[in-house]
Amino acid sequence: MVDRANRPSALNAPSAAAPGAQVDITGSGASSKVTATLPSGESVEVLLYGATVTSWKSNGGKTENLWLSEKAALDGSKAVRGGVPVVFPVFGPPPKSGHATSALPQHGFARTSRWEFLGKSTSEDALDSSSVKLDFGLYSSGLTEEARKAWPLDFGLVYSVTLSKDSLQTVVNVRNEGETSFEFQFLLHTYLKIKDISKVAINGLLGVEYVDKVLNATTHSQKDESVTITGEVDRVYSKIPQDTTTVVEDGAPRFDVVRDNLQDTVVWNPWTEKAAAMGDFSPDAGFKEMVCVEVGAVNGWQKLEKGEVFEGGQTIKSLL
Ligand code: TA6
Repeated sequence: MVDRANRPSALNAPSAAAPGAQVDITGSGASSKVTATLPSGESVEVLLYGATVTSWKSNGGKTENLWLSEKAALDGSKAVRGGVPVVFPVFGPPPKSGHATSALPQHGFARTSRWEFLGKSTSEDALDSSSVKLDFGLYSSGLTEEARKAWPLDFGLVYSVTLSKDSLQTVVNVRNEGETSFEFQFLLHTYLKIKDISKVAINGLLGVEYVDKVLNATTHSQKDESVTITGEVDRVYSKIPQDTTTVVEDGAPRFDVVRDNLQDTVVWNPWTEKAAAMGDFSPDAGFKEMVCVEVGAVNGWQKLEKGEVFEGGQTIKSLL
């Protein structure tokens, strides 16, 4: 029992009534979803399928920051078209043969696996109800037989999603639980919601080398301060010197995407033809209201020896 002299005064004692974040689990099976809402109204929704963030609202809950296709599969039947799919252990189509990931589907198995919800933690100080962290886990034992057969390496992923008033942080911790080393790629395939792609500029990549997948995967250097999008764009920028990529809309900064221990960023917009060709991309004209800014470690491979850990992620700041 704290004696009187040391008991915090009533003014400082965290008020038991200070409301923390509300965390609910709804749905069942592959459609299970965790929703966290701050007392000030901001919210995040995470599908256990793929640990896919499907919604992030800032501005008291009034501003949706992520684009989600109207035909996105939210029943666990396929990777979610929108939000923040988690790409692991390979980005894009795997190496054709002779690589541990060769038998995996494009973008690996993380985004199409059933993750576990490990729980929530709010800020230590009960008075600071301005953030909540949700943890999700995926382990070798949680893979489908098919995925396990295709990549029979022992691993553990813990994915933390932290909602604050004006930002969303998503960080993965990868651990090699096996006896042999393995190598992997990781990327957060973030679909940012914007109003009009013709008024968007992506800054912070000046002088950075990129592979242009629209131009036969040839290598180029970013000559202009801004990347603008007037057609299909699919570029992998690597070894980016500074950690922030800014999405500017109509002349005003809209998002800062800050990389943490990740050196690469993919900029993607499918434009008319590719959007129409994806059955789960809807509406077809939806490419005008989204841009993917995808932070990752995809230039080469990250190698983990037995027991080693890799941690990396992003903080997206809504600047509206
Ligand atoms: O990140 C860009 C990209 O690799 C594009 O090449 C395109 O394939 C996109 O990902 C979507 O891939 P998905 O497998 O989700 O259809």
